[in-house]
Amino acid sequence: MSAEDILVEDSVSVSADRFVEIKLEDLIPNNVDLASDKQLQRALEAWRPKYLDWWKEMGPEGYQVSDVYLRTAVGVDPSGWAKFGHVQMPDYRWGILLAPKVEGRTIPFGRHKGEAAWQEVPGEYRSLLRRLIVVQGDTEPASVEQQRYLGKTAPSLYDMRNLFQVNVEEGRHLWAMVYLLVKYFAKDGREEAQALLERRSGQTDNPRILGAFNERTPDWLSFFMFTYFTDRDGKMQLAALAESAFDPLSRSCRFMLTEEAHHMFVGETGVQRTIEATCAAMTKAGIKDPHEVEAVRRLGLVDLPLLQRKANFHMSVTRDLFGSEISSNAADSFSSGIKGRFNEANLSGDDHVLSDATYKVTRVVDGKLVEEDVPALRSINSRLLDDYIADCQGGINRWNKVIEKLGVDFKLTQPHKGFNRRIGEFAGHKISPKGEIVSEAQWQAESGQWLPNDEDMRFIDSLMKPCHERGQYASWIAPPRVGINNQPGDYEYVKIH
Ligand code: BYC
Repeated sequence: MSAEDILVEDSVSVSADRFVEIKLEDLIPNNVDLASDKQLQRALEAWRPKYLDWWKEMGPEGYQVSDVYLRTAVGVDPSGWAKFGHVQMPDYRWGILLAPKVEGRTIPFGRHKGEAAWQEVPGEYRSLLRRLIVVQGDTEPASVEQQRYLGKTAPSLYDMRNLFQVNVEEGRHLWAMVYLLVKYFAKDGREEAQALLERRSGQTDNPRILGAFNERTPDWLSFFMFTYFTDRDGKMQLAALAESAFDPLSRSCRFMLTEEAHHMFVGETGVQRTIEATCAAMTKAGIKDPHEVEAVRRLGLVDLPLLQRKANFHMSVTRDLFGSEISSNAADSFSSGIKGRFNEANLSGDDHVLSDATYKVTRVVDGKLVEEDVPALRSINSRLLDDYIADCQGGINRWNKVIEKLGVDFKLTQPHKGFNRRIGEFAGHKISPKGEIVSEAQWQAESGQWLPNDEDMRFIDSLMKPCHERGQYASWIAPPRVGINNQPGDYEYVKIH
């Protein structure tokens, strides 16, 4: 599958009815006519230097004055929304971009279904909406913080550039949420915007809000797994928020989704290239059994069982990001029209109000896993999680095709939904990847086969040596098939000064 195919599969199109050009020379480039609202403009201009201080303190370490070949959003027309060029990251043009307004848009679900979408925040939903925007906003700087040391060990300039591209776009997504907070939530919103720059990933006294965003991203395998699995939570959540009755939120999320597709592409192809390097070298060295771990590791490659354990970790912590499977918060968000289901407006087969519908949720009852019919409204998180798990499978199938094509007998799989969970129905239970409830003692004895163990982490760490020469790649990862924006193989994606 080509890079473009993957991008198309994961992209959610922005239906532009008109092309709005933005002025990159503006202090805050935007397509929201910021200049016409002086108070808002002043508030955002006051936040901007604080954002830049945060970026310099917590953004990519060591490469702030390097020239990086970055994509910058310059409009919202699907056929030409970005331009490429070398930029120093602190000079990146972080802007505010909303997908075009759809005239006459109505609310597609919940108790206000069919009414006109809201252009302002209704008083009764103010705190619910603010909370969701803050949670969404909080994940963006968190991921930049998690990834800040990776530049030093980049396996190539191509990968380093992709890392920084992801980072600046997460920064732009923070801007998108801060715009909504400052414009629509007055003083509360300005305080929340400030707090978004103060929480820190992994810090004990002021951590990021959601669990997975306080985990470390210590190596490039984690980065690829994170961008494949955790950015995909971003895709699902943004798609659910893009259905929102609050039109400015919907339009913000619709445009963010266009950028998100590249992040998942980086993850999918990163894992794929790791698999390619491993399987090709195994064949060359005559190693038939993928479980001959020592032999594979001696060649400076990532063995496939280790890749599975890494994937297990990232899948399980990301599944926690969907919240409890059965949730009254999620029911409230749905009924009030604030957050829909994945692809809500196009779903057929129910009334989009769900007052009488049920949904099958896997639960632990009397020490057994059972499927129970639960009111669909209270199962909104469970449904989004199921949709997410299905969405993850596409890339896993493509990875397995590569393994098969290279003649190795191994299949990557998704662990059971309840494996290694801390939030929701399965929290407090020990469940194996195959979906058996196990004792604490069994878990202690076997979890080193299911999740990365200390030796795995030491080995990965030993592989993380920088490879920063033009056109060169670390031994454990194959070169990409196509360059970014079709650049040649030896292109200098990052000019390190
Ligand atoms: N860790 O009823 P519950 C992305 C809290 S990723 C810690 O179970 P609810 C990106 C919850 O906040 C997408 N706390 O669930 C990816 C609540 O606390 P409060 C991010 C958790 O409320 C890569 C309490 O537990 N966007 O964009 O339905 C790179 C009970 O909640 C966790 C969104 O998530 C957890 N894992 O749903 C960069 C969309 N889970 O309020 C970016 C906005 C739950 O009682 N957020 N809690 O203090 C939401 O829709 C919802 O807040 C959640 C939780 C789905 C997260």
